[in-house]
Amino acid sequence: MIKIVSFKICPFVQRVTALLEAKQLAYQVEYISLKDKPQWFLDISPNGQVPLLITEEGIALFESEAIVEYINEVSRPLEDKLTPEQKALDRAWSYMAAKHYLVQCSAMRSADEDTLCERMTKLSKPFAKVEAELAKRESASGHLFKGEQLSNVDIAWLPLLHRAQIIQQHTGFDLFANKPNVKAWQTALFETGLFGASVAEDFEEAFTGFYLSDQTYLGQGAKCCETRSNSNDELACC
Ligand SMILES: N[C@@H](CCC(=O)N[C@@H](CS)C(=O)NCC(=O)O)C(=O)O
Repeated sequence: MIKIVSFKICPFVQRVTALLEAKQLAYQVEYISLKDKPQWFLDISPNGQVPLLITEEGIALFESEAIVEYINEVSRPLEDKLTPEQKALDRAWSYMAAKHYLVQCSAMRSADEDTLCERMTKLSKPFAKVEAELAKRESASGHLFKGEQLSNVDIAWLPLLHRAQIIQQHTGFDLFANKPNVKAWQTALFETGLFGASVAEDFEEAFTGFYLSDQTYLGQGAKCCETRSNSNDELACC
């Protein structure tokens, strides 16, 4: 069976596990500490980062983008008969998401209001772009990126949408308050069950313990949600 080397709250890992779950492929997960990386991991991970996917033949693959491509090559595609143009567009929309994983992580770790607002403003930009794209689509049925059909674009944005949902549930901070199409997309993705299926059972505890601790502004209650709402169309809370 393939193995994923993971760190519980890593969004790059979640993109990979969400794809495996969506395709119903069997896999094992081994969690490691990133503060104290085991030697066996350093020996097989050229960049010292998770995720790794270790194939059944024992080959360690690294870089989530490459791992996602590998999974798509060795398994049935989520969507049949995509044109080369459509595949290129899907990769581009997926790249926009992955490039903002660390932006979201650093925003959530902000220690004060100004830093949170500055980082959340940066994070809101790709969501404004995807909101405009989704508005053009006006799918009659289904609110996933392509309507009813789950695609690689959904999988790439899933870690961002999942984390935004947890932040909202715990703090009231709603990054998508002025983005009804992204909101509907988030709900539709949540309803696939992939948010929960792609993470460990105690993910939410680990996630909130790190991002909503008393060391973060969000963890302290994010008062900017009350004071600055309605002042900025781009960003609901800051
Ligand atoms: N470009 C990498 C980024 C992965 C990444 O940043 N992983 C983080 C955890 S979320 C990590 O392993 N950090 C440890 C380190 O950089 O030493 C990928 O797409 O796989």
